[in-house]
Formats: sequence, structure tokens, C-alpha cells
Amino acid sequence: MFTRAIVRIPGSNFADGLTTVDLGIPHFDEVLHQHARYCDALRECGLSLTILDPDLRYPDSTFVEDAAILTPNAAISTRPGASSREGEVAAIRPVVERYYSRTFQIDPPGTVDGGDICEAEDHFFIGVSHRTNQEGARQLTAHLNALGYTASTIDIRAMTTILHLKSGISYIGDNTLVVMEEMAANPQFARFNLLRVPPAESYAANCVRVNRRVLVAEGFPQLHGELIARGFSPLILNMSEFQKMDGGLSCLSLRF
Ligand code: CIR
Repeated sequence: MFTRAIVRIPGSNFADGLTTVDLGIPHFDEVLHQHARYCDALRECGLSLTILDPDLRYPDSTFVEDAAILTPNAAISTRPGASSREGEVAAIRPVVERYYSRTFQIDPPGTVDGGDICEAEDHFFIGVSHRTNQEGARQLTAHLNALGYTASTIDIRAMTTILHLKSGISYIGDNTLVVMEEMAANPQFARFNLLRVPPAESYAANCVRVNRRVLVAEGFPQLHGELIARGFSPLILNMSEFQKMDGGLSCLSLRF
């Protein structure tokens, strides 16, 4: 069960952030509206929110998930792979430290983006990507092992359609892994019940279990139907403006 989440309101320069997709420029009013609705959804799931002010130094800083990894007993400050995002870690660390006394960090030359880290019960999948490097994965594995977790890596560098590991997979509890079709054959996933996301809906593979609900992006009826068929309770959110900046549902909050 999660009780809290940290979010950051998008800044007026949100559209200056990094993106690899060509879906147009986000409309700022709609960005704020979708973010407010996302916050309401987390509250509906029972979470108390710590809402941070916009940070105009970092246009991508609303994607708070990339700057820290939170486990029940410890927090790990990351070291984002994009240089424009490096400073986000120092900006969020004091907030995380309000809630965590045990902390670790990723040191140079390691890089890790939180979006590459997928926790499935006591195991962490670490995506090695164009943001998270092998050295970052090595350091993170050592920290996770010290905390009693296991970890393994999944190399996504050859996959051109996803930015982070969690753009393509999500663990939603009940031994169920939501996975985009392209990744479903990975033998590391053999022990899970797989909920395969068809290629036309692959953006929705980034969903988030928050207590009794599963947050999932709007506009992906096949996945919504499959979640319901398997007994999950989807909470559907319009993510169009965040998708334009390569962002998914998980990256907008740190849940703990
Ligand atoms: C970036 O490219 O870093 C941001 N525009 C999007 C980050 C999305 N984060 C995530 O999926 N965890």
C-alpha cells in the first residue's frame, strides 16, 4: 500500500523539455489541467500529496520519477542520463529526505533514470537505455542487494520506440506484468502473468498500480477491457499533453 506521493506542477516552459516524438507542441493550459486531474486521481487512490512548485530551471522536472527511486526502507537519488536533467536530483533530494533517513546515490560515471526501474515485488528490473548506463545499473544493483532486493538488467538500447524500460512494461501487482508485444518474449518475464499490449496501444503499457486502482492512459480500449477482465480496476486519465514530451503516467509521481 502507498500512502504518499510527490509531484511537481509543470512549469510554463514545459514544452522546452526533451522529446523524441512528433506529436506537436503541448498546450500549457491543458498540461496543467491534465496534471491537476492526475493529482486528483492519486488522492482518489488514498494518497496524500506533496506538491512541489514548478521549477523553471528544468523544463522536464514535472517527471519527478526520474530523479529518485523509492523503496519501503530507503531512497536512492539517481543521476539522470540527460545533462539538462542532472540538476533535478539536487532539487528533489531534500524533499525525499523529509520522508527517508536511509539514502543512497548513483555516482559518476553511472547514470540512472527512474523511468528505467521497474519494481516487481522483491525484484527490480533495470533498463539499460540511452539514459541508464551499465555502470549506473551496477551501482543500483549493489544498493538494492544491500536492501535485500534482487535485480537484473534488460537492455532496451536497440528498441527505438521507447525511451525508458517502463515505457514498455509495468508491474501491476497480483503477479501481473503489463508488457508491450515487442518485449513479451523476454525469458525474464516467464514467471509472471503477462498482459500483452497490442502495438497500436503500446503507449498505454506505462500504467501504475496505486493501491486498489490501476492508472492507465485514456484512448486504449483493448487494454482497459483486458484489465477489467482480469479483475483490475482501471482509473483512466488523459495523458495527451505529456505523451507529446515522451512522458507517461508513472513518471509524474514518486509513490511511497
Ligand atoms: C525526458 O525526455 O526526459 C522527458 N521529456 C520525459 C521523461 C519521462 N519519464 C519517464 O518516462 N519516467
